[in-house]
Amino acid sequence: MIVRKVSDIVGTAREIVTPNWASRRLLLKRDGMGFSMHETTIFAGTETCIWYRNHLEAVFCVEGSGEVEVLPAGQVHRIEPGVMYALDRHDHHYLRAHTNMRLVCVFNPPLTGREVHDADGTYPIMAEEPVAG
Ligand code: 9YT
Repeated sequence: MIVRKVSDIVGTAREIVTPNWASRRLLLKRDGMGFSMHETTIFAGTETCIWYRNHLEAVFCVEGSGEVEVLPAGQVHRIEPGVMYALDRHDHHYLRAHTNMRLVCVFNPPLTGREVHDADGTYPIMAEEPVAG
């Protein structure tokens, strides 16, 4: 059995911090589960353009609020605790956080943890003025 605690991951190689988000990798490919699991905080006031061309991802919000806009059509879905969205079509999207948003994300195939942002399909766009939250 694998047991891990987010607070034990902070500050280790299993944590990545970017200008728009920080992610703690609870499970990665090398853990052998067939999916990866991440606890990701999206920072308040940020907008991130994301396109996981090679992965399917499901995201469950446990804290905070924001929205996801699906491209190119532009449907906007509100994100709040209890909401799950699944990128079942490798959907290109904008992720916006109104407050700090804490998300639990799973990927199939699993991330190795070595993906860099562009290869990962993640392109950060800095908000001009992040809001507190
Ligand atoms: C919101 C989101 O896509 N989180 C995924 C986790 C993150 N890209 C990571 O751990 O690399």
